[in-house]
Amino acid sequence: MTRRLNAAVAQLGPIHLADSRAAVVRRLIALLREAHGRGACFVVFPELALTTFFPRWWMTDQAEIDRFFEREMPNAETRPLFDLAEELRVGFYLGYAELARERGDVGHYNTSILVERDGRIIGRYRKIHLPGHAEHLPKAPFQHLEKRYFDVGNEGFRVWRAYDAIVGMCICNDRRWSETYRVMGLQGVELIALGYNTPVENIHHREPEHLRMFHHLLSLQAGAYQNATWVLAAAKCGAEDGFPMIGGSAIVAPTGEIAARALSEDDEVITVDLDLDLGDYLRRTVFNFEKHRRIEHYRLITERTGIKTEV
Ligand code: CDV
Repeated sequence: MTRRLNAAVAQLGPIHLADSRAAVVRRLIALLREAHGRGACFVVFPELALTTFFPRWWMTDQAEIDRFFEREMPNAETRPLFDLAEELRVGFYLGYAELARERGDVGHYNTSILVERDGRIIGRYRKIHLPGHAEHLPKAPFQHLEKRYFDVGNEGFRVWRAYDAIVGMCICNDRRWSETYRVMGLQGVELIALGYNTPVENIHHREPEHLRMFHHLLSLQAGAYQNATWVLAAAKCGAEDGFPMIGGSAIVAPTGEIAARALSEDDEVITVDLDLDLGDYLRRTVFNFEKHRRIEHYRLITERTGIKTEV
């Protein structure tokens, strides 16, 4: 008998600077209810799902920056979402900015969590591939200050047993890096959940707008196929305070095919009844890692970060 998981991606439309956490959580609750109504027992919400995408704003006052961070999870504002998830027996992935006090240090992370159907947090991922810049770019139309506001994630790419599957997490820019998927692929991942906030405009280099969606889907589809895993990707999209971000939330099958895709740039739920065994034939054949990988030729991947041509 095949293992199945009815899963949803809950895309969010814009969250503006003036929007309160409570208002956002009401939207998340409405999306969770809709997903449950369609039979889903796992929902993927976006990256930094509780606030606007604040790295677009230059800030120097740490207290002002810290307003966007959560000191505990759940907290008073997000508690209703956890309570509803437990009541409806729906698990979820949620992205948010985490302020962590650990061993006397303060860390700022772009974080996601996995919540089981009983409302317990069972997994945490801290974003590793932080994009953007740390310095102020006054000539740019907006900033992308993830390298200023966040520390690099310090917990690796892990997988968890959840929802009767082997589940991994990553966040936004991580999806563009083949290493992200392969490290989880080597742990037998069957489903990767990810959230993203992708501006329509590339502030570092002028490029045709359609390429943003193409590269987004290309990355998801290649990562899914080459590691025989489902990929569930949730956007926060539309224009936040006038700054547009792409939609295109998608559920991608282990074959690399798009099984469902959001059509709007607003709050929207898409669902697929996942066949968790669909990737098995790929893992046995073309992507049988044990049989075909040649790690003796992959040394540079972990020893060298940037390009160095020696010929
Ligand atoms: N939030 C992100 O990580 N955004 C990046 C942008 C900067 C390219 C992304 O990969 O979509």
